[in-house]
Amino acid sequence: MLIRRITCARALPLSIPMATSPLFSHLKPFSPSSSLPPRVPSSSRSFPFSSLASASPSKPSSKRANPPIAALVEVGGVKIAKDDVVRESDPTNNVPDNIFSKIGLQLHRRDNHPIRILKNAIYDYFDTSYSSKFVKFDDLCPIVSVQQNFDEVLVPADHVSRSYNDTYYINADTVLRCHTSAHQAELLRDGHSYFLVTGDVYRRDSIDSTHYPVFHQMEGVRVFSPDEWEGSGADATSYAAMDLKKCLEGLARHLFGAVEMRWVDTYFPFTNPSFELEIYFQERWMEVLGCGVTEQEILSRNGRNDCVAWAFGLGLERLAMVLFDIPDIRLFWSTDQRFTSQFSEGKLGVKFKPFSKFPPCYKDVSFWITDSFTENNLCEVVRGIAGDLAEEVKLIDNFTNKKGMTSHCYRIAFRSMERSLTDDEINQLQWNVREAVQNKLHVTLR
Ligand code: FA5
Ligand code: MG
Repeated sequence: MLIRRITCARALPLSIPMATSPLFSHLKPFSPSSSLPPRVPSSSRSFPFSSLASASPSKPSSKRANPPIAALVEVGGVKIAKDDVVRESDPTNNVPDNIFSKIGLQLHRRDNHPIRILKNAIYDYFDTSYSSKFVKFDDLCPIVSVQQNFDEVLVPADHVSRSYNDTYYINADTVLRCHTSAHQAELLRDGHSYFLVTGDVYRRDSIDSTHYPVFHQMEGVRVFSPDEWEGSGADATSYAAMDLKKCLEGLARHLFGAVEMRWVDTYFPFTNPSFELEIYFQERWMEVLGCGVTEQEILSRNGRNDCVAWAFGLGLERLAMVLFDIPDIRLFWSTDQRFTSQFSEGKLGVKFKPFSKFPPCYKDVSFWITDSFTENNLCEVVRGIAGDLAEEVKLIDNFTNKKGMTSHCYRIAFRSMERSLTDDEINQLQWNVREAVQNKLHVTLR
């Protein structure tokens, strides 16, 4: 019931000025996002040898890695109970506790949080460059219909991003939005021609320093009427594409000054042409946003037949990592005062000073996979047990034997951003991971 009420809630603009291997690596499954070679091939990322990277540990004493979870949260004035979102016995639901615990936290609205500081800096850019024409939304409920999240932005019925492997489903018709593009169509229907939507988005994804299952995006949409491009000498699509790139390059200059970046052609179902912007950070290219010229069908379905539009979706954590020199995406969730005290409103140039340098601890787990095994499912299991102590999950060995059985070996890096982990604690986590991998994923441990 509650869900129905939430998803029907209409988008209201805020009265005061005040987010790869992606969905949309989803959108081009299993192909690299870039036609250009990375500066450092991912295969060359090295893992230091650790004597702790061992086979089956003996079962140590129990300890919880995840904090307790509130039973009720409030988003945009709407109360959401845990039972509305997490239903273990329902096969159409795949939302775990640790994801529910992030709903309503809205880092983009938290005082002095780097995501909010960044959001406000982007608002400043748009207010200045477009005479405050962009209407801002930052409190739209993240629980949306499948129709909003996928159908209305033309994601094909058989697209991989719709799978239970990639998206958190509350039931067969309702999801935790996996991108802020879920709100595009409704806002266009409401007559908005310039808008920004900031919100938390949710994806089943890999585990590493630039991927997290909950992150923040900012969507931007600008609609042009014919008088704006007619007379420019360019056709509508080229005009919008040029304007889009100019706008986002200006934004990058506003935020970073000089930074090494490049445009990469890509594919999204809702834009054509489509691009991604990558920034060189921590010795590799990091994808920070997707964008393009809106598919005409989206405009015509929503009452904008004669218009052309551009749209973008920024990954706010990734941009904030570059802006503040934050090395790991998990840090954004830290409430450790040594993290939170380093940032304050309006201060963009401040570089994050690491307050702990505890070494990671590596543990390997090997098993024979089944046909239904996926890496995202493994990552869900690992996060469910280790929470934010899981820093990276990486396939380090993969072979098929003569009987046709395939073995995978994953190396899990455990590390706390805030404290030193004990051997006991890590052994317990690894033990629990091994048990859960076997019981939940039905693989055979080696
Ligand atoms: C999208 O989500 C599109 N909706 C963006 C878009 C909007 C394109 C409008 C065109 C028009 P993508 O899946 O690439 O695209 O995600 C956008 C950005 O979100 C990425 O560039 C990246 O910065 C960030 N991102 C994606 N997955 C994660 C993740 N697991 N953790 C942190 N950031 C992520
Ligand atoms: Mg992408």
